[in-house]
Amino acid sequence: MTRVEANHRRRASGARTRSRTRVRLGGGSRSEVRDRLDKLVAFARGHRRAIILTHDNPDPDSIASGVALAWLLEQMAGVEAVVAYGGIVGRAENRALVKVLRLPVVPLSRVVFGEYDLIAMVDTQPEQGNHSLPAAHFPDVVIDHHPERPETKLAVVSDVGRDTGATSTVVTDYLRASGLDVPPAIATALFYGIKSDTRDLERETTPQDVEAYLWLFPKADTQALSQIERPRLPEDYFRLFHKAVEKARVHGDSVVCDLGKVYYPDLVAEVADRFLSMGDVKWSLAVGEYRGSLYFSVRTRDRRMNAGKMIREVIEQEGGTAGGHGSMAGACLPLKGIAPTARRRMLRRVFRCFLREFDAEGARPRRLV
Ligand SMILES: [Mn+2]
Repeated sequence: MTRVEANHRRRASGARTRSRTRVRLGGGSRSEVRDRLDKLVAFARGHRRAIILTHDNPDPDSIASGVALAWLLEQMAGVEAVVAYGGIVGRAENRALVKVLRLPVVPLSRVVFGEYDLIAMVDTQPEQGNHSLPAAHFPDVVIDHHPERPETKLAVVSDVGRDTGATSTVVTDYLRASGLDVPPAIATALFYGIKSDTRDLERETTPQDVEAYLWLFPKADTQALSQIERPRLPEDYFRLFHKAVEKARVHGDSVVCDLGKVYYPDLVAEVADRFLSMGDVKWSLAVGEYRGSLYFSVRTRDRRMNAGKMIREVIEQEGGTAGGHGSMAGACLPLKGIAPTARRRMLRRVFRCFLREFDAEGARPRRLV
């Protein structure tokens, strides 16, 4: 499809989806997206090599938006781009995503920052604290669906806080506006990025996410998708879930679970997700230790509450970093220099704070098994 054809098609579909009140599909009109893409490409053209940073222990949304942005910059601005992450790709589905689609992502430890003249960040922001950008650097480009942090305004090009369910949706809008023919691997990654971040279009989903999802689906490799969604799981995974069930404490309609050491950090989020699906549970909190840091995940069904704001209030006063949105949030707290007894005290204090926030402070805890 040529650019002109693509434009025609875009205009035609835009006319169909536009209602009389001209609903702004979360991210603004097609021409607004086109303007943002033009600005990004014009800026990137003056550069040779780009590094695109995901958040640490990247999830499918950050991996997909990183890889898609890299492809877009290469295609439209002739910039050589690499996607790098701090931490590890831990979750079996995420490892399968990278492997099955052969996505070009590398650990940050293999990257020399001096070799790049453009730095981009996806699915996180400089102040978010959940990424490994060295303090001496600041990103030129930031694309993220989380609420905008003040410092992000200092980036040359930023597209943040659009309130979509996934960063992949924002990047998909760029691809749509570009008129380029998107390769199956990129389309599949973005599709899975939206699918997993919105939990099948159920969590924090906007009409814009649905539109991007439907646009990507016919371009996606469904066989690859199936291999990603149902990966082989290591024995450790089952051992950890056994432990999670033993360690869970139910306080009224809240579940709290201290997993101890975990073999990859995003397992904490997986456990918190799982417990939220139990019975009448409205709040779920899981914590696990990985390489000298505590990882926290909070999930809620209570739409009036803001898990992101809550976790920031609790964890930042302990010296950690936190982020997230209404129904899901995470935090990281480095344990360096804290003695085991002080550690236990701190964890008790944090649990008490959360239980107060969950309105479950008085509830008698009970075990699951
Ligand atoms: Mn995301």
